[in-house]
Amino acid sequence: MEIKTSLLIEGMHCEACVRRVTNALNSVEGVRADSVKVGSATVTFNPTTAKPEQIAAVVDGIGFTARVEP
Ligand code: 9UX
Repeated sequence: MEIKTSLLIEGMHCEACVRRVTNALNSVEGVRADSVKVGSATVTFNPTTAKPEQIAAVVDGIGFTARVEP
């Protein structure tokens, strides 16, 4: 099973940020970055492998502030 979710991400300002966030998201087991823009991202994930809060935490870990869109 796969689920999509969106993240709102503070602290992104440029295309290098977009690449950093894309790479960080794709580095998480069970997660694929579908669309990453300055300020937001949409991902598809396998909920048995990855949890939305964990995905947001990975983005936080590279210096941004991410929250899962309700
Ligand atoms: Mo752009 Mo982002 O100059 O972490 S790389 S702001």
